[in-house]
Amino acid sequence: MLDTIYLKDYAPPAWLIDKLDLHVAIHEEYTEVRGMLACRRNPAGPGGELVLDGEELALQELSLGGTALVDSDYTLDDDTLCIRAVRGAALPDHFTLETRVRIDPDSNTQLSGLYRSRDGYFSQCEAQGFRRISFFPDRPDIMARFSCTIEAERQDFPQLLSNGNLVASGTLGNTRHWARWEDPYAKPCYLFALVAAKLDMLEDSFVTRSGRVVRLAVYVEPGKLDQCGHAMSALKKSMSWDEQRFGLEMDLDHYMIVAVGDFNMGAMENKGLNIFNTKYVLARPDTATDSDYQNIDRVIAHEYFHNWTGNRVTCRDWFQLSLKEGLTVFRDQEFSADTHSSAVTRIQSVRQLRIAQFPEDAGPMAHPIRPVSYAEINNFYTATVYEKGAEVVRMIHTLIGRDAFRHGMDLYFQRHDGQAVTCEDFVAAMQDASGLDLSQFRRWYSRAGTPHLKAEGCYDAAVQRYTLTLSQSLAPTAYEQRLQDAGLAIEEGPLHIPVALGLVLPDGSDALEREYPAGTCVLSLTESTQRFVFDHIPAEPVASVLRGFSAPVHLDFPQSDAELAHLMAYDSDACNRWEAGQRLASRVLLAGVAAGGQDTAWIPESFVAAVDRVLDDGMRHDAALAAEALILPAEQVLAEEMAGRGQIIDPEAIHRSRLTLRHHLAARLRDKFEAAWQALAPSSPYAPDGLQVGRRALRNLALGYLAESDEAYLKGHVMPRLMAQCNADNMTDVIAALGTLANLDVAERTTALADFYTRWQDEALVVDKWLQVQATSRLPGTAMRVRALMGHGAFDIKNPNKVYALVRAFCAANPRHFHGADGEGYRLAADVILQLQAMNPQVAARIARAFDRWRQFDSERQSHARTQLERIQGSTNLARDVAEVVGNALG
Ligand code: 0A1
Ligand code: ZN
Repeated sequence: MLDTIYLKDYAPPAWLIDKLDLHVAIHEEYTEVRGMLACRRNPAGPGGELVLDGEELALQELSLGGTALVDSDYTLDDDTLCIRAVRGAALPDHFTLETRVRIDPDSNTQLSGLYRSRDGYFSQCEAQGFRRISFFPDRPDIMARFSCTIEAERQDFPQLLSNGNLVASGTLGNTRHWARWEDPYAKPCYLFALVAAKLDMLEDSFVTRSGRVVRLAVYVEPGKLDQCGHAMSALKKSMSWDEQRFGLEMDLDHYMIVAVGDFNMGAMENKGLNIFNTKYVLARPDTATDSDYQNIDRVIAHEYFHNWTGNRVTCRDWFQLSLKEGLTVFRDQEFSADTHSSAVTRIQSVRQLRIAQFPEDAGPMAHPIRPVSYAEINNFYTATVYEKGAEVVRMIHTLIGRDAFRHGMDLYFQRHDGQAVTCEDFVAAMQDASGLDLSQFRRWYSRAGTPHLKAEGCYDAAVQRYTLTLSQSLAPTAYEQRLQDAGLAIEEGPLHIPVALGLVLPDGSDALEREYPAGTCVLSLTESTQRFVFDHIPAEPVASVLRGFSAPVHLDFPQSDAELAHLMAYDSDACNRWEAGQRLASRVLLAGVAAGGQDTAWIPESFVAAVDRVLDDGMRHDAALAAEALILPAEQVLAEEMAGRGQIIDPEAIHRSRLTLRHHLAARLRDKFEAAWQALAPSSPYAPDGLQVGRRALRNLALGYLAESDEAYLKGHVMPRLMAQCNADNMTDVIAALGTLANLDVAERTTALADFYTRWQDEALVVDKWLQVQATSRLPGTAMRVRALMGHGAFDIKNPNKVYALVRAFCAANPRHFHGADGEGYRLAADVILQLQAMNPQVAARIARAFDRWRQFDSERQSHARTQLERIQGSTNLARDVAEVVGNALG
C-alpha cells in the first residue's frame, strides 16, 4: 500500500531553521555538500526531535555546535535523519547543526535535486528535491536565509550561480574556483537553486519604478545567444506589467534565467535564479513558431510573477499549491490578455481547460484545487491545481471587480509578506477588501468535478419580461469515493457561481446596455435553482450565458441552431461568439458520430454558411479570432461530451466525423479558402506580433482545409504550395506545412520529413517538433512509426522533452491512434512507462495519466487497457508516482 499524506495531519514544525549556510564542492567523481543549519525550537510547535529529510545522501559527518554526534544521538533511515540528543544530553533551544554528505549528481536521472546536463550541473528542488542535496526539513513552512558557496573546476564550469547576491569569489589552486551567494530573503528550500555550468550570457538591466537597477541575465547553451532576445524582452515586459497592474516591484539586484535542455517541467521560479526548460527561452523566427513565442512570454511572466505570489508569500504545505499556482496562472493570463488579444487569450485558456482539465475532473485522478490527500505530491502539479485554480481566482475577480481585487492583493501582501500561508488566507484578504461574503464561495476549494449549469429562458412579450432560470448540480467523482474510503467528510451544498449574462436582441444589440456598461451583468447563483427576472426587454432576446466563460462549468442550455448562429454573428462578447460556434460545431459533429461519420447528410447547410461568414469576417476584421473560431472542437472534447452523456467513447467515429466535416467544408468553400490564402500572404518580414500571428494562423488554417481537397486538386494545386512552404523563412509556416504533410499518404511526406531532419538535426527543440508532427499524424500505422522513432538516434528516453514530443504527444494528442482498437497504443505507452519509471518517475507518471479515461471506452479497448495497467502495477519496485496514478486508474 502507498503511504498517504493528509491535510488534516498538518502540524507546525517542532524546529525552525533561521539560516542555512551551504558549501557545495563539485568534483568529477562526486559532489560534497556541507550544511550549517541555525536551528531554533519553535515556540508554537509540538515539541520533539529535529526531523530532517534526506534522500540518497551519503552521510560523512554530523555535529552539533562543534560536537560530533554519536550513534545514539540520532537515527538515520532511507529518508529521514532524526536528531534527538547531543552526546546523550537534551537538545538546547538554539544550536547549529553541521552536516556533510556526498551526492552523485552525474547518476541523477530523475532530474530532481542536483543533476548533470550537457553543459553543467543544475538543480530542481520543487517540490521535494532539496532533500536530495542536503539534510533539511524539506517543507515549505520552514523559511530560512540561505547562503551558498559553490566550488568547481573553472574551465568546465565558469559560471557558479545561486540565489540572491554574489558576495565573494576566488580561485582555489590552479584549476578550481568558487563563488559565494547570499539571498537576503528568507525562503523555503524548494526555491533554492544552484547552477555550475559553461553557458553564454545575454545581459541587460531594468530600472524599477522606485529606481532600483536590476541586472538581468539570460544564460543559455554556448552558441545560442541569438535565440534569447525574445525571452529577455518578455522579462522586461513582465516586470513593468506587474508594477502597473499590481504595484509589485522586483526586490533583488540580480535576476537570472538559466535555460537547460533536461528539465521535467516548463520552468521553475527559484528566487532570483529561475531555471527554465530551453523550450520556454530559445526562439528565433526560423526555429520557433508563433505559439512558441507566446508561450515564452507567458512562462517567463509566470515565473517572474511567482516572485511575489509564491516566493514572498509562499505555501504553508503542498496541499495549498494552488495558492501560488492558481493565482500565478491567473496573473500570467491577465498579462497575456493585456499584451496580446484579450479575446484570443481567453479563448485559448478555455480550450485548454476543456482539453486537459475537464477530463481530469471526470476521471480517476479527480481532485479539488486544494486536495486533502496525496501519495506523491509531484502528481498534483495538474491542470486542476493550475488551470482550474486560475479559474477560481478569476471568479473572485469577476464577483468583486477589478478594483476590489487589487485591494485584496494589497491586503494579502500587507498581511502575509514573508509568511507561508493557506488558500484560506488569500480568500480572507479578498473578502475583507471587498466586503463580499465569500463563505459559500470557499466550497470551490474543496470540491472536485465540473459542475453542470442548466439554463432555461422564457420571454413574455406582453410585459416585455425575460426570465432566466438557472440550476446547478455536481455529481460525485472518483474523489468522493476516495474520501469515503479514507473515512473523510464529504462536503455538500451548492456553489457560488458567477454567471455573466448578456441578452442579445434581434438587431444584435445588448438589451442590458442601459443598466450595465458592457451590456453584461454578473448573476450570483448561490442556490440549487434560482430565477432571474429582467424587465423592459423590448423584444425576445437570445441569452448569452457565461460570457467570458465566467465559471468552469458545463453549460446545458438547449438553444436552437438559429439562436447559436445569432450569437456567433452578434454577441458583443468575443468569447461567447466563439463558444456559440463551438457548441454548434459539437452538435454537428456528434450528429456525425451518431450517423457513423460517413456520408454528409448530417452536415446542415447553415453550418457551412456560418463558416463562410466567419471566413469573410476574418479577412476583413480580426484574422486571429476567425482562426480560433474555425478550429473544430478537439477529438478529446467531443469524447468528453459523449462520456458526459453516458455514451461509450468511439474514437474512430469521432475522428471520422471530424474528418468528413473538414472534407466537406474544403469542398464547399474551396474558393473562400483560396481567397483567404491569397489575401493573407505575408507583406512584411516575420515578427511575432498580434496582427501577423493572426494572419498566419488564418492563412495556415485555410491551407490545412485546402489540403483536404480531392486528390486532383491536392496534387495539382496544394502540394506544390505545401512543399514550398516547407522552406519558408519562419517555423510557423514551415511546421504548418510539415504537419499537414505528415497527415497525407503521399511520397512528398517522406521527402519533406527527411529534408527537415537533415536541416535541423542539431537543433534539439526543432527535432522535438519533427517527432511531434509524426506522433500526431492521423495516418494508419502511426503507433508503429512512433515505436520505430523511439529507436531513432534523435530520440532519447532520458530527455523529458523528447519523451513529451514523441510519446506524450502520441498518447494525449492523437486519441484515435492511442486508443486504437488493436491495443497497440496502450502497449506502447505501458512499455515506455515501465522503461522510464525507474529512471524518471515524474515523467513516467505523466505518461501514465493517458490511461485516465480508459473506462469510458468499449469493452475490447477496456480489456486492452486493463491488461497494460495491470502489467504496470504488477512490476516490481514500481515508483510511487506511477503507482498512485495506475492505482487510481484501476481503482
Ligand atoms: N513551480 C513551477 C513548476 C514546477 C513544478 C515542479 C517542478 O519539478 C518537479 C518543476 C517546476 C511553475 O509553476 O512554474
Ligand atoms: Zn507556477
